[in-house]
Amino acid sequence: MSTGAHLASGKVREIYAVDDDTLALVASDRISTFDVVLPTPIPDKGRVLTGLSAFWFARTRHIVPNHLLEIRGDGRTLICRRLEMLPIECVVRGYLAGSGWKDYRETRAVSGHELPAGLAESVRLPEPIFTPATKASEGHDENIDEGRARALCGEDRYVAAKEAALALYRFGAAHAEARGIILADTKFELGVASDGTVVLADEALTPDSSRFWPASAYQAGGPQPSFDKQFVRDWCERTGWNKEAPGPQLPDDVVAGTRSRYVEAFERLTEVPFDDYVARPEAVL
Ligand code: PZK
Repeated sequence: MSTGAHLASGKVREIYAVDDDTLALVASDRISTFDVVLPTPIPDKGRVLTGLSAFWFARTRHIVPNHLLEIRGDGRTLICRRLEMLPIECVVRGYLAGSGWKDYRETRAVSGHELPAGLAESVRLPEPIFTPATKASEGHDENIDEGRARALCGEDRYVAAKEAALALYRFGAAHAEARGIILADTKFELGVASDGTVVLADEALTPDSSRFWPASAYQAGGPQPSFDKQFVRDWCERTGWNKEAPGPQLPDDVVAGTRSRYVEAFERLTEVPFDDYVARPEAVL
């Protein structure tokens, strides 16, 4: 089977059309920080993210069906069912961070969820909340309230997507927490199959689609270190880079330290040695 025609590029991934019903999602080793893709790749990052997605797809089929058909031998390509994608990002937040924290500070609400007064940055929320966002083709997604998200998707699809996203987050967060990783928030993309079923697509519960925090360092009241990208961020801050493209080239020790963190997240979550995955990607399924 060939990979087919190139359809679209994300910051760090590519989509190809295999045939009318089938896509190939290919994850590169590129890394972005402060919204800029850096010139230096992190070896195996694409494999780590692909393997983690495949792991979660295999373990969450009982919650919602997903688009995964097959994982390629390269460990960085997922062969997927082609769907009609829903026009919203399905974000779930268990902790108050990122745009959730920003919106809360300004309005005491996030996507229409009114939260208690006086919450600190990075605090665990009483319950995970569904905070849908628009899909911006450029710049940042914008959090939208339930009414707007419902109108964009249609009632039945909206309810199915929301319930699936909340259940997936609860499953992933509990699994990660037991292995020392806090899944602060995450973004899912869902689509609709030809029979009308709502299906999980894209990547799922990876460090590129989520905030992973080391549980050992967690302390509410300020920003938390990122499990995977903190070495890169800290090093970029120390260089005095203005955070506009092009970003700086990373030194070897920052590359190696960052690769180790991705591999560590993979091994903690999947309990599969990364070398076993490279030898046989189906090991995560
Ligand atoms: C689809 N994206 C996001 C953009 C990427 C990913 N199963 C599917 N059916 C139809 N469309 C998509 C999917 C999936 N997944 C996902 N855009 C379209 C995207 C750029 C690169 F890797």
